[in-house]
Amino acid sequence: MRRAAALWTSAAAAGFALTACGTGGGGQTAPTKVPANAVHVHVTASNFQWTMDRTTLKTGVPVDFIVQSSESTHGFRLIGSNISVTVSAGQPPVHVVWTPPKPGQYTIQCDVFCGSGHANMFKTFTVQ
Ligand SMILES: [Cu+2]
Repeated sequence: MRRAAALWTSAAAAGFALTACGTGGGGQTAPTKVPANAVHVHVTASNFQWTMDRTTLKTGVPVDFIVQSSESTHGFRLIGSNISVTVSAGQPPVHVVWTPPKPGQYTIQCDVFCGSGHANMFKTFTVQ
């Protein structure tokens, strides 16, 4: 939560939005700036892989990545963007809103060293 908030300023300046999940309890509700037409994609980090419930996205259609970790701490980095968010097991999911700028193959890579499988911890998805 603290890290997501710290990233907010640079994230907003870069044209994408990070919001903390408002349903995690604790009495704090962050504003959710997820566009109404966003496609929701659940992303889960574990040792040592990414799981996405959708791997084909559309150019120009906002994506709400709902990122969480089921095991230890990992970094959700979307190569080619400024997105880099750390997620830890036991913490609420973090929403990362991103609009695919053009068709192609995109890669999510872990940017927090997490152990022996860290170097291979990436996931590719397609934007049509
Ligand atoms: Cu890692």
